[in-house]
Amino acid sequence: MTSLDEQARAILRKNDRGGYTVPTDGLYPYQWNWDSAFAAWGFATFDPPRAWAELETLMASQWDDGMVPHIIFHKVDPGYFPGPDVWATHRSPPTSGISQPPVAATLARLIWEMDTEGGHSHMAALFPKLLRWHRWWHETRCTYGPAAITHPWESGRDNCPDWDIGMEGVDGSRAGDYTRRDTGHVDPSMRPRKAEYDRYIAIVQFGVEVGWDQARIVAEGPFLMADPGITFILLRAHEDLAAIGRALNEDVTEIEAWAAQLRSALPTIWNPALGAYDAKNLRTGEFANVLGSGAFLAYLADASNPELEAHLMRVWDAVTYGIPSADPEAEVFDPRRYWRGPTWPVVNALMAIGFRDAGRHDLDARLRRETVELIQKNGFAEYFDPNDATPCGGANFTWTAAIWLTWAG
Ligand code: 9YW
Repeated sequence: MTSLDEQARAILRKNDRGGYTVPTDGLYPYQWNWDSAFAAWGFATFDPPRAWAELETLMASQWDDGMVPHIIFHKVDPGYFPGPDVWATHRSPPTSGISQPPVAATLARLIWEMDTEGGHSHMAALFPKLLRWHRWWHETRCTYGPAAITHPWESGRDNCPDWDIGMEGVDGSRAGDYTRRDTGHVDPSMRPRKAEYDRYIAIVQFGVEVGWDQARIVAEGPFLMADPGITFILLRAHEDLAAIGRALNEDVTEIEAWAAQLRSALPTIWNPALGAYDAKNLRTGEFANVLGSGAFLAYLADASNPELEAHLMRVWDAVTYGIPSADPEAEVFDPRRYWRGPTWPVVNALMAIGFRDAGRHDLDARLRRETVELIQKNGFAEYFDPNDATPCGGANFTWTAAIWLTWAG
């Protein structure tokens, strides 16, 4: 075992708060939805029971309508804003009121492959919960065809340029006074700007005002955009959930229908002017005209094509390390500001699953080599500058450690 393997395991153990894992100590003191699924995948390499426990804790906070929230506030920590009082969802334990990329079924399937016998009862117990969550996505968020998000945070790619046109329509002045906590933990130049934050908070306040009525949020909320990233993640996850269901001798007709319907909606997020999949403001029908990493998740759902691949190679060749979260040739590109340019090892790992399944071992090998170099040079950072490998955001990050153990290392 190399010392990086040891470090990665130690990070997972250190960020383990008992049944759930925080993304990183300090900056993110709670359980985040997709981070947790990656943590479980990482744990599966050395402690399968702990991997299942992570997913079970996550799904235990599922709402009655099937939604699985993006944050679960197990123990209140004043070091994070916006906390449970701002979200005011009145759940126990408190949670946020939006969801996050549904990677859980895809990663649960991989975990089950690593722990076939021991994992059977866990998988059987998780299946109906995952099914209800996917049904929630289908019924609540896919009413326009592709997967829609009601808050940029729901995408997991918080401040990526994809959401700029949707954010323009949000009135941030109603956010009032508040103290951010993120900029006290990490360099403010790597975090979203204040104007963006005001709007994030204003969207949360709308949710509170309508009592987190998801139908009203979709119909009347200040922000509604189609997210190519979640669309591909969900499509892939539907297919993985159907495979899990078949292995458990469950009826998967409903899941197959969701997948078919979502796949048939893909042409509606193909922007011919851009020559790529693109985010779309569902209030206006307008495309974002932004090439982002969400588009390249098409590989995960077996939905890429030569035109998209030409873009992928262009943006990838324009940097040195990994696939950037925004187009380096676009004016908005900012190589250290969060989702506006940096490369994210966790997103690289997701894309690599797609590359591998598409038989693109050349792309997988290159991405893996570059991600390994980042981690070897500068540790298990949250994300990196794709030009010079500067580590950015939080250190000793759970999902970076997890993808080291499962894929990169
Ligand atoms: C925030 C925990 C989360 C991730 C998101 C990422 C960031 C939280 O951190 O959001 O307060 O900015 O954008 O994808 O789940 O790692």
